Amino acid sequence: MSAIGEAFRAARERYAEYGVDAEKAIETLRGTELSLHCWQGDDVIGFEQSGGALSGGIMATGNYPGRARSADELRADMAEAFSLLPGRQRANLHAIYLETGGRDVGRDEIEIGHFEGWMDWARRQGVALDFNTSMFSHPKADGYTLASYDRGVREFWIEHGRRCRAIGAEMGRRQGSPCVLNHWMVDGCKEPPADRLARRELFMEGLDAIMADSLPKERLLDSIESKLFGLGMESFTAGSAEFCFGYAMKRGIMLTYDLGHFHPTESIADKISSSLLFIDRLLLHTSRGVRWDSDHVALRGDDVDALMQEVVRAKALGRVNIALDFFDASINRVAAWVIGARSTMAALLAALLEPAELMLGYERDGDATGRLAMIAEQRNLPAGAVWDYYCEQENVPAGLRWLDEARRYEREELGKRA
Ligand code: RNT
Ligand code: ZN
Repeated sequence: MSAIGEAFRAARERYAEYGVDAEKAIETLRGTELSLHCWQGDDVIGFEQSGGALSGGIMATGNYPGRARSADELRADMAEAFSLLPGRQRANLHAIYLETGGRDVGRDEIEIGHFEGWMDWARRQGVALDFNTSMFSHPKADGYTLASYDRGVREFWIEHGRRCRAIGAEMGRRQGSPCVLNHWMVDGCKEPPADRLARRELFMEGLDAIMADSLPKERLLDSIESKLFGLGMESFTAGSAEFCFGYAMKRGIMLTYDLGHFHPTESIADKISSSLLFIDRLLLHTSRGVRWDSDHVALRGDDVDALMQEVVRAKALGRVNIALDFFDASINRVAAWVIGARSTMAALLAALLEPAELMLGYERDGDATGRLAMIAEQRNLPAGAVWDYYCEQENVPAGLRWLDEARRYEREELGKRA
């Protein structure tokens, strides 16, 4: 038996002592999809003919060579990342990743046909697609989109949003799995606005216009993403946490929680149980903010671990979609996907391996000491041995061995890109 197999058998025994079934945790993990965001592969630039610089208060820093410059390159890079990940994935696209055959197509003109290449590829890869409206990096997204005082600007973005919903619903229909459509809008300003209410009323009217058509949830799941602030939008963001929570609840859509979108010490983990009392489904964007919403590659840490624990403890894995959202241009971009994806799924596995019954027992008995001792001890349990075994079972490299393959791909593919 391999060292990994032996380590797993020992780990399984250890977990059994705490009443945890490691095989069952693996099965649950295997059944949980992770949506891989295409925008890590090209620093959120996209394939519009008149595509410009990234704006909207987000930023990809670094200039590591090998950025994908075409849909074919990006798809090849994503496929390479998929090949190094255990379990099942989805692919998450933004509207700006359309393919137009060289034509200039406005965001208010996009159609399902511009995503045929992606849909063919996704079918061959055996992954389903998710989608995002792209309401940034555009001359008409100068501070405000749906909340603009300019009616023409508002109508332009409403049309974009409506088209994105139609495209997402068609993807969902063809793939037989609902496409999650994330709505994140930049709207906000640098200095304190005079009339926050007026902006939020416009923002809501715009969203209502986008959502006007009722589309079957088996095809499309809308989700709205709040944000505390963006670069250059420090004083006001229309889509605040309260706005988005209220909107999602009132309209019966999903709510997106991005790990970088709250005050630095504010815990998203604590929001899960409350949110699920009022909202049916959540979309999670894993990311890592370093000092600000810097969109560093997700790594395991207290925030991600606690988030996954709360999802598992609430028995809510069936009510969340897990997606990645970071963009690091300073390292090998394929490796960035792999690191963030593996970290996110390893955090979920650790949560699935939590000695839940024991902890609950202590808590019900009012034994705060036992509960804390268990929290401390849990960190010493061999979740890594279970993770390695899972990778081996899934026929992807365990441990750091995936890096050799990522480096080969970098030499042979990424390295050719000037
Ligand atoms: C921005 C949001 C949003 C974007 C992507 C590109 O702060 O997190 O989700 O990162 O849609
Ligand atoms: Zn996000």
